Amino acid sequence: MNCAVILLFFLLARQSPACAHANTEDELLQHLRTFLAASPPKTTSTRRYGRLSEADQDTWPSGLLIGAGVSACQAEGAYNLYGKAESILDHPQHMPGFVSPFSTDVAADHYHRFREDLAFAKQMKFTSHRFSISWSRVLPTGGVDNVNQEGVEFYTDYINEIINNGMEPMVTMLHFDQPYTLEKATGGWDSPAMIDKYVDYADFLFKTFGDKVKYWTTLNEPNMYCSYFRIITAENGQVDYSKFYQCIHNIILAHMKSYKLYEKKYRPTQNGMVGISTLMLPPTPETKTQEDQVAAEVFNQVYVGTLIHPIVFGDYPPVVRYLIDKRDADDGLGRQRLPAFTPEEKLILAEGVTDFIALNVYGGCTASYNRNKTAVSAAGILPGPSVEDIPFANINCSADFSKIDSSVMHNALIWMWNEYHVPIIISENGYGDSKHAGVNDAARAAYHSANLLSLVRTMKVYDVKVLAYYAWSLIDLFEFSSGYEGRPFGLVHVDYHNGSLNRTLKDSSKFFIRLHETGRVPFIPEPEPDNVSAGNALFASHEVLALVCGQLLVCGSWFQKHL
Ligand SMILES: *[C@@H]1O[C@H](CO)[C@@H](O)[C@H](O)[C@H]1NC(C)=O
Ligand SMILES: *[C@@H]1O[C@H](CO)[C@@H](O)[C@H](O)[C@H]1NC(C)=O
Ligand SMILES: *[C@@H]1O[C@H](CO)[C@@H](O)[C@H](O)[C@H]1NC(C)=O
Ligand SMILES: *[C@@H]1O[C@H](CO)[C@@H](O)[C@H](O)[C@H]1NC(C)=O
Ligand SMILES: CC(=O)N[C@H]1CO[C@H](CO)[C@@H](O)[C@@H]1O
Repeated sequence: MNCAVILLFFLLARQSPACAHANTEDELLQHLRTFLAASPPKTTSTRRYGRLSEADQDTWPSGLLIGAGVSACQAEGAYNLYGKAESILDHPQHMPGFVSPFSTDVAADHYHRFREDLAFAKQMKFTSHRFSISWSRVLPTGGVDNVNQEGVEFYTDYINEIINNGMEPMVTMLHFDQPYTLEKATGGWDSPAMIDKYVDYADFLFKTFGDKVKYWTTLNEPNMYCSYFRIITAENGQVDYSKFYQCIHNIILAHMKSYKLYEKKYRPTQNGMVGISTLMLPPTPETKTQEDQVAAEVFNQVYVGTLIHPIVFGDYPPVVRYLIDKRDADDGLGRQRLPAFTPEEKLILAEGVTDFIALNVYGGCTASYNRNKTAVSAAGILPGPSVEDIPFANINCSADFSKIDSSVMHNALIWMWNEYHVPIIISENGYGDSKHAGVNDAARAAYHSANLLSLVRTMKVYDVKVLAYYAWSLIDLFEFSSGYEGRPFGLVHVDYHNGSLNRTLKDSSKFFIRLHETGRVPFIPEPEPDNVSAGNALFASHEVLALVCGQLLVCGSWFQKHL
């Protein structure tokens, strides 16, 4: 089966009058334009050069960190060893009767092999390493009253090993895997009870590891987490998507409080930076018409702005407030799905509560404006439920992780920089090998070459401030949408097939070594398509997801509805 490319096409999601009157349509467009214009004005990047000189266009900017990433729940394994408790991802896999086809109990066994893995990072001449701390390994029940000293020692060794290999540690404080007992006790991110628990955890991490860690990302991809990930971890058959904005809201407040805590209590002595990560799916307007540009801009505001706008400007984007409230009113919901910040919260947020924005960027989308509003919804897993709030926009995202398109990186950087003017970290960017080329991954080298050339040129020509670039991923990992062998992203091959989990550096590592040796981004052409072995794509994303949570009631009903 070859379903590597899933095209997600979003049309009208709910029943509205079949024939909306043309005037109403124009009125909507008018309103959208007005509310978009009510946002703080975008900065326009100053083009420093008409054209970069041949010599300058691919030289590596001084100070730009480079590395690769892993996350605890996708790499570590040792899920119940050395004092670690179950996370919300571990728990469903051990429910009675559930046979997990892709158990993460062992994963890549990174827990036992991290020294070997970090040695590969050093071999590729990386200057930084991104990883996540497992909350349930250091604080098994979530609270600071129950510290697992063995977990603290593990991450102390881990961070020392990064530094001893000449790299700068970049920590993601929560990458989808909060402790299960905490989730049960609080109701998870749908509930405000999580906020102070998270801030205590953040305080604990800053205090324990902050003398050596200078880059902190509070949460990974809340916009993805609050939609799609709760399918995997829901155990009672219920995912309440009307709580999507509540989930984002609580996360924003937890981030804000952690940021302010760091600023007051730790920054004077530790002098690090605190940011948050977002997934971005840069949309290209399908045509040059104003309507399609509105559709693309509104999608960015709903998908990225809902999370980032408040922590830069102090509140949700005006167009998001307008759209969500309007739909709630149209539906007669009687409550606001998009919560309101208090005046005190707005004041704190408006001071700007992030030092950088960490951007996970893989592929792009196309956006067009749909005047007719009569088509059927096929809301899918990429942009999640928020696209149902923009039925007038057709958002078509490719989930092909092996497509090389350098305009995606350029578009993402330009939009983020012009919109927020906050330093950017590319926290994830990677090539998912659905063709199973294994270690002979010429196409992966071409992918990173195209993206890094685009990044370096965009930084220079448009004066965009980027602090670091992390390839996803250092080693082949458990991937949420494709298991272990569906389309691995690693720069280091892990032999899941033989079960030995033996590591082998892939060919693409030479690209990173050459980059270091020459101080320039090597240009690697995309290999001829017919030269790449057309291995059998094992699974399409949604099929794997269906397997991962196959026996949980929720998945059955969700997949029937959405895929
Ligand atoms: C809208 O519907 C009309 C009539 O059904 C059709 O002619 C037109 O092509 C549609 N426009 C779009 C943008 O789909
Ligand atoms: C989505 O975009 C792809 C190209 O990336 C195109 O082939 C496909 O027809 C589009 N789907 C829709 C429904 O417009
Ligand atoms: C894995 O590596 C070990 C140590 O190098 C070696 O002894 C073993 O044969 C390897 N196993 C496989 C299946 O390659
Ligand atoms: C095609 O594959 C052969 C052998 O695998 C290799 O030597 C050659 O460099 C490849 N060509 C391209 C353009 O990647
Ligand atoms: C790296 C390695 O040893 N791979 C082997 C895994 O097993 C298959 C056959 O089962 C061999 O062909 C590979 O060489």
